[in-house]
Amino acid sequence: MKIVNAKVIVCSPGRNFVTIKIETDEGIYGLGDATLNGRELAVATYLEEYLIPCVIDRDPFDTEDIWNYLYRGVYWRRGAVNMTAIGAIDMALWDIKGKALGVPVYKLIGGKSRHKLLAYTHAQGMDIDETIEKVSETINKGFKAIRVQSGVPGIEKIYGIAKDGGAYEPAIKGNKPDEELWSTEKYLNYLPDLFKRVRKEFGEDIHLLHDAHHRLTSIETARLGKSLEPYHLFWLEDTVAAENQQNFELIRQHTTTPLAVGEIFNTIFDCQHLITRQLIDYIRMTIAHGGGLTPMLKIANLAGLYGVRTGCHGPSDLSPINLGACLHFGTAINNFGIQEYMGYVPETKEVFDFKHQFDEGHFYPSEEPGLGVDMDFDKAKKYRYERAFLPINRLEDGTLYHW
Ligand code: KDG
Ligand code: MG
Repeated sequence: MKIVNAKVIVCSPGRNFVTIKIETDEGIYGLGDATLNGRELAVATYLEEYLIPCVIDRDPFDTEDIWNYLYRGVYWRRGAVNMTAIGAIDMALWDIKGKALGVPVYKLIGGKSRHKLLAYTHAQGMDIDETIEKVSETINKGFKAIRVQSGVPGIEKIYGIAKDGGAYEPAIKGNKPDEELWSTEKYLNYLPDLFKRVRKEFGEDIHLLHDAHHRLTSIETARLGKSLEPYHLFWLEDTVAAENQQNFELIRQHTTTPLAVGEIFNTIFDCQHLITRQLIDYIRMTIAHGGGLTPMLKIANLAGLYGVRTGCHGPSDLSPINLGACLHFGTAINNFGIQEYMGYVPETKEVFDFKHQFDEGHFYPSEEPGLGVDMDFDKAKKYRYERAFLPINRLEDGTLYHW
């Protein structure tokens, strides 16, 4: 089998998505998600100009060699744009392999390690009362694990909270990023009360998660982790700026709240210290941004040796193709922890045909050959790309901060 053509589809059914379609001489095609929120066209151009020419005429079954060719062939290595592009190609190749052999991808990468996958979704409100209402609605939908975020008094716009109470979408269309303001003190003083209320209202049976979105220092995380210990979080996510893996050593000495990190990582070299020193409990790298299934399987294997489980990033700003790949990955590996699932708006569902089943807070992987996600290319044409930026964040005195 030979790759004869590949194209990049940029569309915006509800939000911007970049997809690669790789075609073979046997008429089988594979799909890969190449969406990097806020920098979509950088990946699309990179694929078209540099990576697609390198895979034409290659045998799509040679995923290990093709991955190494693209990774080492760059010379400069790593980086979100590069690794997302490589990840999309790798994902599409596994889709082709599954379709060519008539099996779901999980059967090619380890088989079935479990029959259902625990998923978490988001519940958020402008204040504690509204958040409690949203958590209650989410529990009624059958979710067993919920990421809880709340507005903080005195901070006008905050990560994770949509002002109109609808779905949260941080990327805003326009010429420049939107600006938000942040106060760590206001946040730290408020957050324990939120989780105290949530536990009081809903008891211990529901898994609770929280995302600090990289805004704390190590010592502030230690304080937060300690203050949340009575509420037994499933995980506390992305507390510190994650470029510095040493940050976690101090945190780990002070709190037993489980830690998750990794949605902005793109290679094993971003987390090998965190894993091998057992400084985290969950690795959140996802298939698209982590360079595809080929490296992510190796990362999961390393993590498994050190008791670290997976919790793949799966927001609605990655396409259903990435979620499909995450579900095959999560089905096959031994150390699956949980899968993020925000759901998709109707326009996204109109374009992407997602064949995996969801029921009572769990995913059931599709038996469809390949990744189990197809795309309607004609419908995609209806939804034109428009540039959107993720926000930036400033402290109250104007200092540029982490978003
Ligand atoms: O595009 C940025 C989002 O993917 C990110 O803000 C979502 O932190 C996130 C999460 O945990 O889903
Ligand atoms: Mg996050």
